[in-house]
Amino acid sequence: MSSDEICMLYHGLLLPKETHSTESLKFVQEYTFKDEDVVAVTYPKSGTIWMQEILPLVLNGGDLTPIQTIPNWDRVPWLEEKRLAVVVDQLPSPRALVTHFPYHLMPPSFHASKAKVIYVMRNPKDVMVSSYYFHQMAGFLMDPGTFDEFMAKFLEGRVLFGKWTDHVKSWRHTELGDRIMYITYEEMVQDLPAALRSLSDFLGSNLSEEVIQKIAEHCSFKTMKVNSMSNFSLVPKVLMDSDKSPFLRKGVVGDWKNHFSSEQLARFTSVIRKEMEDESFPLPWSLD
Ligand code: PPS
Repeated sequence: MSSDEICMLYHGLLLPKETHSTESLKFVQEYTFKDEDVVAVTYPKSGTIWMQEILPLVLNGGDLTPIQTIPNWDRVPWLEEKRLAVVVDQLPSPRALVTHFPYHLMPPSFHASKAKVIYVMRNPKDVMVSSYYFHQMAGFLMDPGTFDEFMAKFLEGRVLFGKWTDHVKSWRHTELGDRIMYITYEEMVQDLPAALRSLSDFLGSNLSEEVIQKIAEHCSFKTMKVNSMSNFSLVPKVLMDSDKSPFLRKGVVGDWKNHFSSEQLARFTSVIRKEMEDESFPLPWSLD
């Protein structure tokens, strides 16, 4: 299949047709955000399904029912995807959503609301590695080609949702004030209970230490990997083939070191560094 058959272009961004349509993108623009909505924003492969596991539990005080009975894509739907229109009326309040949208594509009602945002960022080298394997297992995406070819596409932004640098920058320059919280995938890997405490404070959930520990256990990589409501095993193999690469693949920090040659590292770093040179926000990892 050609890339035109696999992807659509939306405001210059590539989106997979399997999960997005003209109707779903129109639906988002007409979607009415409520003040109590919570949306986790990620560039793809930065911790989206992890937030789909965490958010319902932080918002409901640790009741495991949603993560044990509802597939992740219906439990905390993607704002831009086709499923939102199907499940929107069944979402409990406060509603939790995820999106890969850059800031400027958020619908008008988002800006008019007080909905809270959690922006999850991940080291772009690990993002690229994760995405490379995802393209191998996802039958609805383009073949990634060689690792080197995929790196070129990633750096040029010829990948789903465009350039990593554009995405992170767009969400750093917002008018959201204290409506937005930034967290990194790396912080979550390093100390999930601490990340959950920050999320609980931000969302006003007031969770006890016992509940924090319970949520951390149920949102660990190991537990999610065997949760059929979260590991995409319900999806037909033709669309997601875990024999090629599981969706919950490694769940670690720094897997890029097993993939980048020194030349690739130099090239990658130089492009990202240049595009981030005017940015001053702290990164929990070196760009080198
Ligand atoms: S997607 O396709 O954009 O929705 O992908 P996304 O969920 O953002 O990212 C997938 C990567 O997140 C890892 N993941 C986790 N890591 C650690 N702990 C937990 N609980 C966890 N849940 C998901 C997943 O394994 C993918 O990373 P890689 O590096 O490929 O393992």
